[in-house]
Amino acid sequence: MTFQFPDTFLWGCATSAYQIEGSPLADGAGPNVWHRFSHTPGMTLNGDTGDVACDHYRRMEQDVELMAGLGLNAYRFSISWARVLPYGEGCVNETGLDFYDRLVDALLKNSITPMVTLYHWDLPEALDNRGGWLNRRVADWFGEYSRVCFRRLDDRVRLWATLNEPWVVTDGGYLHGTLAPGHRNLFEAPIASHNLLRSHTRAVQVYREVGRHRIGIVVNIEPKHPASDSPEDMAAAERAHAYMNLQYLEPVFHGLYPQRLRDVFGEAWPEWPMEDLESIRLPIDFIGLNYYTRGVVRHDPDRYPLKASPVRLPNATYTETGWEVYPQALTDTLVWLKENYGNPPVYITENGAAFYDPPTVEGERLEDPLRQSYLKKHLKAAHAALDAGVDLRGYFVWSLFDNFEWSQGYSKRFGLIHVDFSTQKRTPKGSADLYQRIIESNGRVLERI
Ligand code: IFM
Repeated sequence: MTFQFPDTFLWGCATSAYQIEGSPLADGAGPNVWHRFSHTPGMTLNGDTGDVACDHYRRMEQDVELMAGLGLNAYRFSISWARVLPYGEGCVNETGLDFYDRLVDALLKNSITPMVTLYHWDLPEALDNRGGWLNRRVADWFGEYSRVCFRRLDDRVRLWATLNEPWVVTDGGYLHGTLAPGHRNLFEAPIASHNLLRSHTRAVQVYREVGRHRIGIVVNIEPKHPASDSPEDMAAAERAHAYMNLQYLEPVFHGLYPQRLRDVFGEAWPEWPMEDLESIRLPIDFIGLNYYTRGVVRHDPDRYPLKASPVRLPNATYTETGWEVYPQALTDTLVWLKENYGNPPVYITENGAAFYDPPTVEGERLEDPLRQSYLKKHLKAAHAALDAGVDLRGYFVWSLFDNFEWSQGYSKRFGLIHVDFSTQKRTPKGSADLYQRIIESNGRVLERI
């Protein structure tokens, strides 16, 4: 078996602003919904917040050196909307924008290609106070913000993603309330989803006016497998698939929502204007795929609103977030994207795992065999998709650092680099060495390990 990846393949790591930067209100930044949510008692584990996180806002230059040391040739990060536009629209905070400008320069100086995500969940609080993703005007606000970012950075940034995981924004933020802004409302979830899509479209339209490179959307896909071949379980898997995997890609690529979403949302599913759907179907340049696991589901009439529950299998391996390690579904998903959406260029924009890491011992390497095994298996699965003709252009490990895992606080460590959150000491784990070797050999070393 050979594991040669294309010469132009991007080997990266991914992060997001609120999860690593810290200093969320520094230098004129406005508060965002995650600042408010994490400072609301009971919303995050141990009351953890992103106030300090990995202190990346103040350690950016050294962090880029760490990336260069790993041999990365790409880095995916997100821009904090409220750093750039403290009120979400209107007056631009040049100091906030300067931070990203310097980051891009530092990356390029180290031959690291930046991929920039415009929205990774940190809506400016000022906009949330005006309805946020529930207000149709959000598409214009997002368009304006995107234009500011494109104008400043597109001369050096060649890869842009509009949204990260819109499904998580609505499922966690508007349906179940586990993520900011913490709403629990069946009627709101489809509206938030639709406005996320309209905003994505608006940003792509603006990009076609002022940008010169490539723009796409990042979705999280989790193939849904029925727990049995009973018609009920099979129907449950179909509903879960429509809800999680088709809800965003179908409108973007085919200009329609899957019919099954009506079964899921019932009377809460609105009739959308045809013009909206026609405009959402706007060509993009790539799909960003975040892949972690598959979902095995069974019919469950008590589970709201999907009537489908996840099933835990007795002989499977699970990560610390309770996700089954199932690399075959990465290959399957990539092939499915190719077959359903016209073989678009794809980047695996996130893949990785949280596992318990033994505490660091001074002078000794921090070993993380489970993460290493996860990465090897998933890279082999990615390569199988290349063999099947998928136009796969890059792979980004989630994540560069252990960081703020949203409502789980700092309890879940996904990093290649361990962070001691009391001292900010960074210690590369065994998986960082492994990834470096994989990058150095452009994948070939996978044949031997
Ligand atoms: O940490 C998150 C990230 O923000 C979005 N994708 C999944 C990761 C792990 O849960």
